[in-house]
Amino acid sequence: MTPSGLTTTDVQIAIVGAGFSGLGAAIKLAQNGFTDYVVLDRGADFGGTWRDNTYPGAACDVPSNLYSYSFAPNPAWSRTYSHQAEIHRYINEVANRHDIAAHTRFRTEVLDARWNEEQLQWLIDIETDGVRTQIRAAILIGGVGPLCEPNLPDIDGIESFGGAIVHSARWDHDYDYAGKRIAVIGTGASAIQIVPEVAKIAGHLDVYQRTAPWIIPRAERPYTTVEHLAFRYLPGYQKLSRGLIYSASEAVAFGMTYAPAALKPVELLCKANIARGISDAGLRRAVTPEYRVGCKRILKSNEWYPALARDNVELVTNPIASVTPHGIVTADGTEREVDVIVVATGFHVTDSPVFARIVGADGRSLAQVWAQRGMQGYKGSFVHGFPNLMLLIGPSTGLGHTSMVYMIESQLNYLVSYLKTVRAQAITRTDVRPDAQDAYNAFIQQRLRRSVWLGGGCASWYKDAHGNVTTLWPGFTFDFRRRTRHFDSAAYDVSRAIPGAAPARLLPRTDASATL
Ligand code: N01
Repeated sequence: MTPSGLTTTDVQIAIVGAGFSGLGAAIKLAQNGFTDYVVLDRGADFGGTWRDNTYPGAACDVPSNLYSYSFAPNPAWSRTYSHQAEIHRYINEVANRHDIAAHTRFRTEVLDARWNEEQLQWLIDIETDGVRTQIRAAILIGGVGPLCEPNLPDIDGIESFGGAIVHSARWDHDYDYAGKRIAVIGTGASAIQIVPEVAKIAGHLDVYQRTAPWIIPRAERPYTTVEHLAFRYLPGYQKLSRGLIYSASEAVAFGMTYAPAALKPVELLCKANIARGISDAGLRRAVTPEYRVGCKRILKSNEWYPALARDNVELVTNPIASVTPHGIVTADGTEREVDVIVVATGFHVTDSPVFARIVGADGRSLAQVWAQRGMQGYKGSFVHGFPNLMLLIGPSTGLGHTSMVYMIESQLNYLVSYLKTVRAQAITRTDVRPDAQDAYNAFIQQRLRRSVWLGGGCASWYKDAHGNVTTLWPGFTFDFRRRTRHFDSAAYDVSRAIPGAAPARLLPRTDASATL
């Protein structure tokens, strides 16, 4: 029990999040003999963003043969780019194969995670089905993902709207959209998948575009029976397919990071996509971006432009001024009445509310530390002042060109190497040294100087409030893989247990009264 009466459970390692990163961490822990761990997730099953984003048309814009764990290839992918339900199913199948549910508490929200310097533990207050308890863990792994907290647009009068408001990541499946007047705000990766589907059933659809995205065609098709047989029975065939997709994608990383002008052919491809989908010259102009391709995420769709050209769809480029009880008013004074507003307005990435719940050694939260300096860390994994906390998909690990699962697996290598070091050397406390973190971030910002994300002339969620790009890994992903191969203890301040004090456990249990 805690002094405040909460039931306490002690574990070596607590993982927050049961999506691709948290689940991957659990599997790697189990495979490497770290069996005393718990996974905490507020949802009802595995999948993270692939469980939560159920909007019509939800699919991955990275081919499935690459957007999957390297250690769990799936020969049954139905098509080149999988839809949400299939990815969600895949993640749960992998979790079942490794029996991770036995270590997982679903419907469990982390309310507060606080480093305790005397106990050398994270004290994690959680709530499961309305019941508050506490977990004490020697090591905390954050696998919450950057795209988990919906960003609701702050538009004048939006709270007065009398109809339904639905965020793309919290789709309302009970609402009957058929025949309704629908507004979609946003033209990002989510909106371009939603609009073609919703347009098919809407009475009328207004699409509010603030910034036109660059969109290339998607080479999408079902896999043939022969391919399925080859994936299953021809050794190395699926791996080869994965390797080819990976290599082609890395070429884009070169242009984005070092030579934006080299991306010109991509722009031409996007313009051809516009020409193929839209015949009206005015509409073509309206959807042609005015910034460099790659500055925002390059999107993929064969259906977006034809959807905008439909008779029941209007693209609205006049800025939104306000929302009234009945509709949306644009800056030119026009009010368009609607029954439902779909906000496909993205996520709190650099200002996630989760950051306020993680409190480090000096009593400041990640939110407070990062509000001052921007989102910074070391190898996307550790943050000075937050001992024994490893973040997955932390600062400067995001990508605009290939599979995040590759980055996650690089971090999992680092995690395993870190834990093995901790176990072998009876380490009780690790904190990345401030000079190592500063040098790492100076290197990241130096790398970004010529990048399209800074010089491409756009605003994007890749940048934080200080205008710095703190979300993306600049460069080739194999470079990140190389840098995270081994835990480099020299970059850390470490404390060790007193000799002879149970080195195999990171900490002895102090209260085993509750079971997981
Ligand atoms: O969100 P976004 P998303 N008034 O932030 C607009 C991943 N993802 O959910 O561009 C009017 O990209 C905003 O306009 P602007 C992927 O990493 C992956 O679509 O800022 N408009 C923009 O158009 C992606 O990058 C898949 O001017 C407002 C849109 O809303 C990330 O998720 C699929 C506004 C937000 O776009 C986020 O994508 C889906 C306002 N007040 C998502 N506020 C895959 O296929 C915002 N906007 C893997």
